Amino acid sequence: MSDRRALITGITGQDGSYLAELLLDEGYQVFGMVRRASTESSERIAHLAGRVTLLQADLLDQFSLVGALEEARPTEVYNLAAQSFVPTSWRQPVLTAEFSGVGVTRMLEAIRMVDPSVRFYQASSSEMFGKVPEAPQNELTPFYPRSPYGVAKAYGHFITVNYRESYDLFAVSGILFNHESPRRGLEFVTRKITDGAARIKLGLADELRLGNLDAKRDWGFAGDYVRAMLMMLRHHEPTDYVVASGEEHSVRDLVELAFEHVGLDPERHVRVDPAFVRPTESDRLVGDASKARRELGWEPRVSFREMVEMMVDADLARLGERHDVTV
Ligand code: NAP
Ligand code: G4F
Repeated sequence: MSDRRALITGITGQDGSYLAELLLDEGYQVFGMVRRASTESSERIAHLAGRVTLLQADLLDQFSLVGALEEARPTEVYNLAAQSFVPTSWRQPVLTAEFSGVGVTRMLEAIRMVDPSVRFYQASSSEMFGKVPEAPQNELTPFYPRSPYGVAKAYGHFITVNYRESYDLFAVSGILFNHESPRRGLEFVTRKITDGAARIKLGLADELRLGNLDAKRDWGFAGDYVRAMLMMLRHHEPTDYVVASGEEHSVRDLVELAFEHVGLDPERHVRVDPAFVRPTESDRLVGDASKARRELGWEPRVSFREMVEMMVDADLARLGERHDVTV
């Protein structure tokens, strides 16, 4: 049996599912923290049933975290659980702060109590940069978050840095820029667009309503980004890293690429709906991952175009028809 044992919070999420696959491939014993729900939420990890051990706990409940650590006895903890959808953070700002901010402190306290030798990964976010003074952003760019989610993540980021410095924990933050996949939630813009393009192509819908088409993001493939998490915990020194592709694209670019892939004209189907425009926006997020490339040897493998096409094809397949798309 492997002496590498990992506990993943948020294992039922997009990143949790890819990270669990990667760690199993690397020979880890994988434990996943799940919160109680009245319906099953483990669709993304159904194919890993029997290979991962699920433990019930919640970032809102300190004792449950201690219990999960005592049961799993991990050598590494990946804290991916969060309220991760930015618009929801304006509707539920306090809950977002509890999950995505203070929840990090609860986990760090549980680690101090149960086993301070655990290596800890915190899922920080480019959303912390918000209103940016420079582009691209790196580890030294100041934070000016533009959403309650970004503010909560900035707290989670700095408490991780502080516990590393206060208690000498091996605690690191990955400042990850947007990363996507066919497992992305349907409410995020990439998936909303690829699902929308596929639906329109299949005659299941005629229109796609979006918010700000001018926002720019640095989009990568989730499978590439979870590799960086593992590399950070294997590195000899605990320090924080930006993980990004370094390429920026607007939401409009993404729409054009997805619709082009299915041979449709977006002008005929895409409408701007103010309901999806945010009170404040992070207009331009693009990352400089040269530290991760230099110190960890991390490189993304899937391009923006490949990722968008992969997502459109997966949505076409899921929606019931395989299209041999030629444009
Ligand atoms: P996701 O798909 O939304 O998954 C979030 C996970 O957190 C789910 O497993 C969810 O469980 C769990 N969770 C939420 N609240 C919880 C609680 N109170 N207790 C226990 N579990 C809870 O998010 P993701 O895209 O995989 O992102 C993973 C992490 O990276 C998040 O922290 C996110 O904020 C951060 N991040 C993501 C990106 C990105 O572009 N994807 C970029 C930077 C940072 P349920 O299944 O029960 O809802
Ligand atoms: O896909 P999004 O909702 O992602 P956002 O807000 O950048 O957050 C994601 O990435 C963060 C990393 O920077 C993570 F920390 C976070 O957990 C999450 O994974 O929106 C991307 C952009 C925004 O500028 C938004 O205003 O797309 C714009 N957008 C335009 N129309 C839309 C829509 N976003 C959504 N969700 N829905 C729309 O209809």
